[in-house]
Amino acid sequence: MQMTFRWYGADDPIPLEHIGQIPGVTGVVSALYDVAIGEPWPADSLERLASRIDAAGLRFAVVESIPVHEDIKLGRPTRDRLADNYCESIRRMGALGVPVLCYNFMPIFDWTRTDLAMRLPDGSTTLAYDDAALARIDLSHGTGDLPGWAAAYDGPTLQRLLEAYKSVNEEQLWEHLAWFLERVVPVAETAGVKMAIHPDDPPWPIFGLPRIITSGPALERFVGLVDSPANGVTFCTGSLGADPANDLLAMIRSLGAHQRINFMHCRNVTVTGPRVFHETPHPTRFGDVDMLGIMRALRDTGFDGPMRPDHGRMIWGERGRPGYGLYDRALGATYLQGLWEGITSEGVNA
Ligand SMILES: [Mn+2]
Repeated sequence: MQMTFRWYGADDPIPLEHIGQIPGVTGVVSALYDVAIGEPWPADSLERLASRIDAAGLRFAVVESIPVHEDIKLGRPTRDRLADNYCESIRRMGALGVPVLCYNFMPIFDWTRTDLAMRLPDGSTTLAYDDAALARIDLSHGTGDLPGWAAAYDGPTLQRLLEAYKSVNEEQLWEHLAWFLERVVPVAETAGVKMAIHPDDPPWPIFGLPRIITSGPALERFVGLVDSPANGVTFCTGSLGADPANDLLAMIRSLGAHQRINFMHCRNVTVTGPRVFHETPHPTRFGDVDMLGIMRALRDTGFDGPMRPDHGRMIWGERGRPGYGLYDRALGATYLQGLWEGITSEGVNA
């Protein structure tokens, strides 16, 4: 297991040097944030990013993420050119020795919350989701009312996209995903890159849009679309854990038995109602995710890939990017390593 930490590049208020000071963190998870979606990533920008990470004494362990253009998810004719561009980006990260690519296949929206600063009893703030609150959000003027999506889409653009997805049901989205994987996975394999799809967060349809990477059966179907170690998953305990029907330990044992967990996101959540949850500190007792059980299941399946603490709360007065402050994620990184050290130590009978 390699402990890693997400870094948002030059615009991240957290300096790489601070990440390097977190005990045991050796890898950085990052991306290029100034490339238009669908364009190939420039080799020189990627090289600059990698050398900055190297200079801080860290390794560029995971690209998270290269966004998949909506036209690919919609199955539009432009997808051929877009998939070629995607393959080019994969070749370039592979040439630099970055071994894992995290991406997702969620229509229009990435991770979605209805409150980015819900106050917990200890005074910290955390990310929260309530399906009823989501249903009240008016998208007719664009994404301005959706927390964290202020300037993403104006009204007309968003309405056109939502309209386009009306003709894409779940099965068609699966077909479009299979088409994409058949083109990119062989390229990833040759480039020495393991792909790792991130589950949909939250793991159910939102705004009437299909979401398919949501459950154990869905992940099994996914890895069967293209049978290759380069076609794996980012196992995000917080995303999948938001649905109490998901048996996370069984899912890890099954996917891990075939070496298809290529990246771990560890985060805890508390589910307080049907499709209502908020994020909590990483340790097991603060939420509904059995983090110790997760680590044992990973150890038992021989997991040796990168892991990162996923979102953290805002604590100690920190102001930062929601979910991506330094302090709580650093506590998560050391906690996770403590669990790992305990269960992999000689003489411990777990
Ligand atoms: Mn995640």
